[in-house]
Order: sequence, then C-alpha cells, then structure tokens
Amino acid sequence: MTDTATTTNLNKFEKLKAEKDGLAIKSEIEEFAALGWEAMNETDRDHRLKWVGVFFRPVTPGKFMMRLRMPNGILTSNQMRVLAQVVQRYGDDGCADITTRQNIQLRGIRIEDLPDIFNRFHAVGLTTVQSGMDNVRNITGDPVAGLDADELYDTRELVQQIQDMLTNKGEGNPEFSNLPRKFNIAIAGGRDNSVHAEINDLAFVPAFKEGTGDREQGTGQEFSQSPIFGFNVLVGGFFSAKRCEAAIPLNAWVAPEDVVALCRAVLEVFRDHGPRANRQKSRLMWLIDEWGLDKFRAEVESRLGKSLLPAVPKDEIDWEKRDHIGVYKQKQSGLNYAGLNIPVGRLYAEDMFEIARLAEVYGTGEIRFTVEQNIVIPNIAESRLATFLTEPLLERFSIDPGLLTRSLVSCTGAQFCNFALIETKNRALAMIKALEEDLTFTKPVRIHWTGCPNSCGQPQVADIGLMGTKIRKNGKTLEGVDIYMGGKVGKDAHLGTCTIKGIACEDLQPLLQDLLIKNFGAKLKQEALLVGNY
Ligand code: SRM
Ligand code: SF4
Repeated sequence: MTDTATTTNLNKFEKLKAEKDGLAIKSEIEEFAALGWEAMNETDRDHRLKWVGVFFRPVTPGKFMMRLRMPNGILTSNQMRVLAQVVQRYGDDGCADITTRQNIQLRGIRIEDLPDIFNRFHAVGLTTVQSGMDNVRNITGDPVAGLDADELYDTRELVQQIQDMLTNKGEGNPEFSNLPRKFNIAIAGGRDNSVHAEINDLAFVPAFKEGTGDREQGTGQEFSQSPIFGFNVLVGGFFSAKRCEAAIPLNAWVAPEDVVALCRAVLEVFRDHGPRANRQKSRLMWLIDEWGLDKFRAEVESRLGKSLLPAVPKDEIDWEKRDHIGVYKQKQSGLNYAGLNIPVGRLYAEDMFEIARLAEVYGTGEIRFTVEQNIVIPNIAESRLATFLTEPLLERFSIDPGLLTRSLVSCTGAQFCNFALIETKNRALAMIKALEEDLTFTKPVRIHWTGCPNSCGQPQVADIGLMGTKIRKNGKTLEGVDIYMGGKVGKDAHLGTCTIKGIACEDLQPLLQDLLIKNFGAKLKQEALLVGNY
C-alpha cells in the first residue's frame, strides 16, 4: 500500500488503485459474500470488484453484472450451460448479453453467490479476471478462425496466449492490473477485418512480407523466396466521450511468433509512461500524441529488446466485412457453420441451455460470439443440416433475419447502465420492427445504438449510428439521439461522423425511414404507400 502523502494529488481512480490493487480483492470474495453488498466498503464494491469482472449496478443495487473473458469469442457448450445455470437462479432478474467485444455479461448476480459462481467458473475454465476498469478488455479474434477456407491466419491460439500472458492464465496478473486506463486488443485473421481493428488501442492485421531468400528455419537447406505471413500493427484507436480516433499504423510488421512479446512491450510502455492525471486523456493515443510516433515506437523496441521491421506497404484487408449470419461451408469437408442472429445480444437462461444443446447435438459443442452480438455454431455435418434448420430456436434466433434486424447492435442502455442517457435495447428492437414493417430493403443496413457518448455500441462504425442524448422540446427534457453516418467497416474502414444532432426519440422513426430511403435504397411497401396516399 502506498502511503497517503504520496496519493493525495492523484485523481480518484489512481488513488484507489494506489491504496489497494484491484486484484487484491480476489482473496476477499468470501468475506464480501458474508458481509452483503450494503455493508461492504464502497470503493471495493463500486470499483475494485471490477478487477474480477463484478460490476455494481447503481440502477439495480444489489443485483450485480458479471463480465467474462472469452478469448476469440469461443466457449464450449459446458461453459454455456454453467453461465445459464448462474443466471437461471435469479429468475426474472437473470439474463445475459453478448457484447460488442465478442464476450458475454451476466445479470442479476447476488454478492452472496460469488464464491459458488467463481468455483463453478473455475471448474470449467471460465475467467472474469481483469475484465473491467484499467485492464485489457476481452481480446477479439476472427469469429470463423479455423473454419474459413479463405482465412490467412487462425487467430485462436495467439489470442489465448495473449490473454494467458496478461492474466496469468486467468488467475490475475499484477504486472498489468494497473494501467492508466482500459486497453483494447484485436487480431484479424481473415481478409474482412471482422474485429474492427481500427477501433482498438492495439491491433494486428494480416500482411505478407516479401521473402528474403534466407535459409528457412528448421530445414537449414531451402531458401525462402515466398511471401512470409505476419501482421501490420495499428495503435491508438479508441472511442471516448471526449474524443474518438481510428488506430494509426505503428509502421511495424511482426511475425505471429512475436505478437505476444509486442503486446507485452506496448503494454509496459503504456503502463509506465501513459498519462494518468486526467481520466479523459489517458488512453494510449494521448501518449502517442505527447511523444510522437517515432519516440513511442523506439520505446516499444527498447522494451522488446530488438528492432521492429517496417510495416509492409499493403495489408491483406481487401474484402467487405461479413456478418456470418446464415449457413456457410467450412474448410473441413462436409462441415458447416451457422451464424444465428441474437437480437441486440440478449439471452435468457432457457436460450442459453438451448444453444448449448444445439451446439452439442449438431456440432461439436463449440459456440462462438461475434462483435455484432451474434453467435456462430461450428462443425455441423452436412447430413444433419436439414434437421438443424427445423429447430424451433431458429425461429427466434434466425439464420435469415430481416435486413435491419440482421445488423442491429445495441449497448446496454438505461435498463442497467447508469451512464445511459436513454433506453437502448428495447427501443432499438421496437424501432427496427416498425421500420421493417413499412419498408423493403435490398441490402443490410447496419444500425448501432449507444446510450451515451462512451460509445460502447460503436455508432461510429455503423451505416447509421444513434448516440443517446437529452434534448429539450416544448419546455420538456426528452430522450434523444445524435445521428452518425458514414461508418465503413471491412476494407478501407473509416469512422462515421455526427451528421444530425438532437433528435427526440419520439420523432426518430420517420427520420430514420427517410434516411433509409434516401441513402440506402429502401422502399416503402405497397401497403404503406396506400396508407400514405389516403
Ligand atoms: Fe463500454 C464503460 C458496457 C464495449 C467504451 N461500458 C462501460 C460500462 C462498464 C459503464 C458502467 O460501469 O456502467 C458499461 C457497463 C454497462 C452494463 O451494465 O452492461 C459498458 N462496453 C459495454 C458493453 C457491454 C456494451 C455492449 O452492450 O456490448 C461492451 C462490453 C465489452 C466487453 O466485453 O468488454 C462495451 N465500451 C465498449 C466499446 C466497444 C469496443 O470495445 O469495441 C467501447 C468503445 C471503444 C473503446 O473503448 O475505445 C467502450 N465503455 C466505454 C467507455 C469510454 C472509454 C474511454 O476511454 O473514455 C466507458 C467509460 C469509461 O471507461 O470510463 C465504458
Ligand atoms: Fe452504458 Fe453509455 Fe456504454 Fe451504453 S454507451 S453501455 S449507456 S456507458
């Protein structure tokens, strides 16, 4: 523990970290469970518990949220069943949300149950460690890694290795538990940038380097002229209420075997030199601004203990982004993966049990999440596909949903999040239903809702992004949105910008209808036209 004299000038969060490392509460869980949430030390309850992925919800006091870690978004049916059992015990309070980082959060959690829940998680290899506050968030990878015939690199193992390094194999790692701020890492393995590399603090995108003609390692005989696979490195992407930036090239190319070491080096530089005084100015990009890219790169090299190779001029991201909804052939002959649309990512216990059952009966028990808050069930044999497609769950979690529903993403919003300026998930669903009833579409339109400027729902990557705000109308304060347009994902990804400000949610539907018709080729259905002509 740091003495008080040295912590008096620190901001509230730096102070609480200096007084007691967040990970220290790992050994106090039994005690908290016995005390109950009302008697607990408030700083432990409201902040430090986030180091083990437990979030106090001021909107629903006493009913906590638990954020898991799902490296590359992959889990087993057994793990899903344990997650389902946990939320099931909370009846109407219990549910789960697939997140925009290919992850899952559980709701309704009671503090007295934490020891039992952690034991259950441990038994099936699940961890929640370092998933909140000033830690590295869930590491995203290609959702069809190892399945896609066109993939350039199977990201699964690398993502797991980075998580193991950062979290000491899920047990907690004090080396990286006090960063200046949150930190996001993503690895793209395909050509379509399915992880939104550009919005991460550190991202790896596939890129081939010219062969050198050097002896190939291991053989000692042949000379490699063929292109060598690796990644161009991007740094500094982030969204915050104050500022949003796409990641910029570090001008570095790394071989896959150097990725974990590079992550460590970047994080050490960020941990030891990242600005900590102002929480609004402490993400990695602020350090890069302060130092300039050259100094930052040189410092990373020094931590790495070797020079970085320059980036190669062209990366391999040259496809439009896929959403993986539908049934697709795998590279393994006779096998398919099915992408199911989970509207706004919300799951209840029965759904989770059912998904686990489908994954076991038709696949190999594996389940995956996407950053669009949907799921993928891999390894479905051709011979079982027809029966799979008759499963009742697919009526709700469709493989062929409406073209707006298909791409809808929403953050948590006012139902559970105290930062929220508006309700998001339920409103988003109702709005999309109404729009799909009135309009026909020729292509998906990606609509993202986010309840406040923190941008968890990533409105800047959407075709139409809706960011919650409060507006004044007729002397009243109402829930409203600022509208973002022009977000481009996949190849040539770039961020959308705010084009219309301060629309009351009650006035939003006709405006969206108009935007969809004018900018995205939607057409009024005949019926709606007739009604309109009356
Ligand atoms: Fe987020 C804080 C939910 C992805 C930027 N985010 C929060 C908190 C923890 C605030 C709170 O304590 O209530 C939200 C929890 C609400 C709840 O009960 O669920 C929250 N963020 C989420 C999730 C669940 C949204 C979702 O519905 O999917 C996502 C969880 C991801 C995960 O599995 O770890 C989530 N948050 C994001 C993303 C998107 C991404 O990573 O691609 C962003 C923007 C990208 C970024 O961080 O650069 C994001 N969340 C924030 C910020 C602004 C960070 C900043 O630098 O200012 C905050 C506020 C903060 O950290 O101070 C925040
Ligand atoms: Fe909460 Fe705002 Fe993030 Fe939505 S964007 S989950 S409202 S912090």
